[in-house]
Amino acid sequence: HSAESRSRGAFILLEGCDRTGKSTQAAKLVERLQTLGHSTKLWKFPDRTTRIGQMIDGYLAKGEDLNDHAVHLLFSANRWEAVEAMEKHLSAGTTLVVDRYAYSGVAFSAAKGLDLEWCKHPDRGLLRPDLTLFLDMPIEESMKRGGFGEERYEKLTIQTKVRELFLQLREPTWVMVDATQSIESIHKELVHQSEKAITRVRDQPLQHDLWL
Ligand code: FDM
Ligand code: MG
Repeated sequence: HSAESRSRGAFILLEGCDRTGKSTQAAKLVERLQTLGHSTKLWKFPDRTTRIGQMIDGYLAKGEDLNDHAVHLLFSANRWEAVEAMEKHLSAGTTLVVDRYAYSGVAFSAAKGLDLEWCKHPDRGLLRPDLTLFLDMPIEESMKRGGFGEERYEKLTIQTKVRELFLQLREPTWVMVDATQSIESIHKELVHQSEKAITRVRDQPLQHDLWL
């Protein structure tokens, strides 16, 4: 086997509060990495297209009520149901740019008052991101970006708590990105960090040890 045939893609995660530019940056990053010759795919949590994802969408967008603990487990299940497909892409050499993950899962549920350690538990042993890019800005700034929409959680008080929880969950390897910069300068920084991660992990095994 050549080193080439063994090389895998990188699991690159974008996290942050609402209106920090995650989705815009994720799309631009995928496009750029592809242009640079890296097989790359955009991924998104929650994935509202699955049966579990439709239940989540009912809760977020249609005002359907669910027990806080139960919906937390649905978000986690929505990640577990994607694991095999994500592994398949990564092992085949495709880099995944993922918009939100288990850190959002814990931050949003704990912001509602659920116990932080309880919240982390269902995601233990999930695939660990190779690179977490945290887009950060003051909530007051992100609110100026056209305000929040109609979905559950799109409120100042919740977002403020969520940001505090994200900062509690922060790991030494996270890259903190100032999301108040221009779209282009943020993009450049994300491309630079992503290319380093792609090179760094290509001969490393996938990590299945989130929060273990
Ligand atoms: N969210 C997202 C959670 O509460 N738990 C999770 O595990 C994930 C992945 O769902 F308010 C919240 C975060 C956000 C909402 O996310 C929908 P998008 O990125 O706006 O679709
Ligand atoms: Mg949203």
